[in-house]
Amino acid sequence: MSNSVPHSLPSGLPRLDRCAVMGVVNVTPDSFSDGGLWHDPAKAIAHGLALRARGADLVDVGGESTRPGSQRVPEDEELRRVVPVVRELAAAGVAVSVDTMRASVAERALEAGALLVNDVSGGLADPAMARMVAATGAPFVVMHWRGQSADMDRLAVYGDVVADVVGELTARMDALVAAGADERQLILDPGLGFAKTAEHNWALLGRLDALTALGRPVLVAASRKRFLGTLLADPETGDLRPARERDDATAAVSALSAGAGAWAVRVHDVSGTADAVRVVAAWRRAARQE
Ligand code: PMM
Repeated sequence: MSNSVPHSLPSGLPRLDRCAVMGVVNVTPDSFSDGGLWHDPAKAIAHGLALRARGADLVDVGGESTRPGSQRVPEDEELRRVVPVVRELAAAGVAVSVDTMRASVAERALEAGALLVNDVSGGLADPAMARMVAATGAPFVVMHWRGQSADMDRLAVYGDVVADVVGELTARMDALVAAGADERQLILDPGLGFAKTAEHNWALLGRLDALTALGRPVLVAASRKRFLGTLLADPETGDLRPARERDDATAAVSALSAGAGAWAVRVHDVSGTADAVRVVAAWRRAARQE
């Protein structure tokens, strides 16, 4: 188990002595693993509260599916989906992050009480995002991203995926700082499944140290993703393990990510991961006392 590289957590986020658990609330009709379940705002709010009760330290609210091939949602529709859910959860004392590629949605969500902006495009999709990050000083997740979901499969071409992702994330951090952001606002994410094959995802997980070495907190979001379905495919038929039967594997990835120094893991099923990150923390404490 590696020692985590020290990093300063952006201000305003919950401070924990273990890897944080970020629960997912997709207020969408079409996300790959839970699409449609929480599309109604009242259901999404209830789900966010339930995730917190099960052990989520943060709840990530998104109104736009990013699954491969999906189309963009209009801005007004995204605002309509996201803002009321963020407002209610924040008012109930939940630490909320907003999953959006739009500066306008991020800004409105921050006004409604969100603590963190989670942009799967790392600020690339909306030229106004970097200015918004600089102006608000909000914590900002910079995910590795190469293009919109509609054409990300053809962008999954790398020389050395770990070196390329580290290089491209470093370039994003530099661009955000050049736009006025403080590096201490930034959190990094390898962007599993975004313009990446299963082999690319495993290579990045196996070398998480290359990301933590950049000195910023690292978020890992493997939950229910296709590469886990491929790993656990039916040996007879070759059928992928269905998305909602990937939670045990997700908890295993959470434990290993926490052990490798991840700041947080983003998951749909919070219970297994909440236990897993506590096991890792106890294990580490014991290892330090030897
Ligand atoms: N993946 C999805 C959505 N948001 N945010 C971050 N930071 N990292 C990710 O890998 C990520 C994300 C897609 O998964 P979902 O449809 O289950 O939310």
